[in-house]
Amino acid sequence: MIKDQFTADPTARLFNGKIYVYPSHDIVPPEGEGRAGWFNMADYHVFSSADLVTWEDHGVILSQKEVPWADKDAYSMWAPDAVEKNGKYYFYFPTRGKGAGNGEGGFSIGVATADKPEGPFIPQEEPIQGVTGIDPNVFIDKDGQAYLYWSQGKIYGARLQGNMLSLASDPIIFRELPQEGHIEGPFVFEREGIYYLTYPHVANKIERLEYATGNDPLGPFTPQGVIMDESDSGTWTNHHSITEFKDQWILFYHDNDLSPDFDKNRSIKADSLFFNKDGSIQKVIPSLR
Ligand code: FUB
Repeated sequence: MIKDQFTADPTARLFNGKIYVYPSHDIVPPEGEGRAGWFNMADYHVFSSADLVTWEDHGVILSQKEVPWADKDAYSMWAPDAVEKNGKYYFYFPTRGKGAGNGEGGFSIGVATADKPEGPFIPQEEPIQGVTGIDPNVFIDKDGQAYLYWSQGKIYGARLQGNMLSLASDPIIFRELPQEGHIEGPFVFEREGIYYLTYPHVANKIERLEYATGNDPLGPFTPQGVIMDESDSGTWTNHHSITEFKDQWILFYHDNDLSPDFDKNRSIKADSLFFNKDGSIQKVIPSLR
């Protein structure tokens, strides 16, 4: 889909009749910067398409240097999300705060706002209070209530205030999801009254995409099965989003087919996704290898 730069963790959203994809931007940083051999991301681009064939790169919408609370040298602008509410666009991103160091952990989740899906996005002065972790995902239910999900070893969720900038309830942990094997990257959507909580999970050695269903955005959820098996390209991660475009549900995900020797330089892909009559999801087999 995008071949002039490495992209990962794609969140696809339908805004104004077009698909906007907000991915992470994998890079190899200048010598002596970032963390060698690890994920390195300094900024975010957004891409849009009216037909899923021709894509426009709108350029950098937010960089680590612009976030007041961030460690500006951490190269840790990991998996983001973006939603629209009342004509305003909210971009959620995890990164390390000042003094968090360059090891594991130390992530908070920030919000940047814009009047258009392609920005410019203006970051808030502080990250969301009461949240530590990565992989933010926001779901807005039919009644307008918004929920924030994220991961930190386990998957968490909470209601958001109407301002979309702070929590309105204490976080809960979804303990009904698999407790064995790493789990992260929540993505929640609703279809025909069923709430789907989907997530990458290491059931074997590397991540595959799985899902659970429930009757409420905060669960409880029942694990149902696998959406996509582990990648043949060997990347340890997968990270996805699911959206409907022109009456077709689509799974956006990533692998490292374009960087077979280094699995921290990933590329996003998309494939059609189909439901059975009972709402279960048919397994998606990547069409491009
Ligand atoms: O892109 C960095 C991390 O890798 C994401 O936060 C995870 O979901 C995994 O894709």
